[in-house]
Amino acid sequence: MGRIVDLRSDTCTLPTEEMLEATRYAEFGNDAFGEDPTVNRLQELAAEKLGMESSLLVASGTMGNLISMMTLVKGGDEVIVEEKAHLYYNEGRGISSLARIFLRPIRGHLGALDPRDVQNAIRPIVQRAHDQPRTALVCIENTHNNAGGTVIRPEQIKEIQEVTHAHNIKLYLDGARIFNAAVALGVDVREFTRYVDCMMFCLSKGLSAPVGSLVVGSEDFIEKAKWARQEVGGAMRQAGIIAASGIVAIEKMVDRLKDDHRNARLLAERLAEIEGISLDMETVQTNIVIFDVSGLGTDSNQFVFALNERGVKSKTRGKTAVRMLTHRGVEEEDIDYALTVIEDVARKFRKHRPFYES
Ligand code: TLP
Repeated sequence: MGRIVDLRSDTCTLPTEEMLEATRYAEFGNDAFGEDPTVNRLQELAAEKLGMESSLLVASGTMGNLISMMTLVKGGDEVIVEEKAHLYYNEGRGISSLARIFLRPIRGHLGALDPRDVQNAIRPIVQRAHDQPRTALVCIENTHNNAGGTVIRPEQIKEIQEVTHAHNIKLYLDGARIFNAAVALGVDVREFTRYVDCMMFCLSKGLSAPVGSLVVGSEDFIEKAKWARQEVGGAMRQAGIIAASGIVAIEKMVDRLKDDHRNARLLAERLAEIEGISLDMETVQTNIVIFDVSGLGTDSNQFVFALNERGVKSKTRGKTAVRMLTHRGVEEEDIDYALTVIEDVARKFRKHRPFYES
């Protein structure tokens, strides 16, 4: 088999040797009874790193977001969310059917909600009629996946918090890649989390752990979230087997995210030079690169298929955009190789572009 460069997702990272070693020697117990020492250690570590009281290990980011919605929002109530947020765009089906929540999408800029739009979207209490849902929560995502891995800066979060606070509404963060945001700005992750009430982050993305996400917030919120986790069948037993890698992920894998960011920039800069590809460099802030291929006279499906045939794996984003992600296991020379393939495939598409388009 020829060379493969897998740029589909940072969820493709494999566990490090140190993670496997830590797993081998970890202590285990029944986590559903709160008795797995490794899980308990991970949960304490995560809460401390993010500057919150408590945290809870769950199987995935999707489960973390779902459990949080079930805990924070009463069925039928409304949640304000950016229109391309993973929580809406990719998880909306599960959240609406299982948590029976009404998601209200609002267009942001580079993934960030405008506080004035949030203010306008919150339904006024005085005029609330019984035919309207109640605004219960505002959700933000950082980094913002579908906007291209963009960073929502701490001061932007603060402005949104001022609005939610004034309306006595909680602010929730889908921080699947919050450590990427912190590394990109060179600040402590608490600079972001201090403005939100509760959140979720993933161990299984750039941090390279094989499984797991953490829901983080106040002790009261986490106690309630345990009920929701139980309801969706998410209580685990000797979960130290995954928590051991999670501890290594938090302690050792954060700094290396800068390598992913550097490689993404390298990839984006050269992609932007290819005739027929359009890419907004303003969106390239972390490890995600999204670009449009319609100028090549093709669609994203055909383009991704052609690259895949040559061992370069990527994903479509809608009809004309393609997404590539850098992560551990994709080195600078892999990016170089991928670019050679992409340039060649782009040339072929340009050559076969129908005459009426040229
Ligand atoms: N993102 C994944 C999946 O879409 C496959 C990816 O490759 O980008 N929030 C955000 C912002 C996410 O990007 C993701 C996953 C999730 C939540 C859900 O996490 P998981 O995959 O652990 O359920």
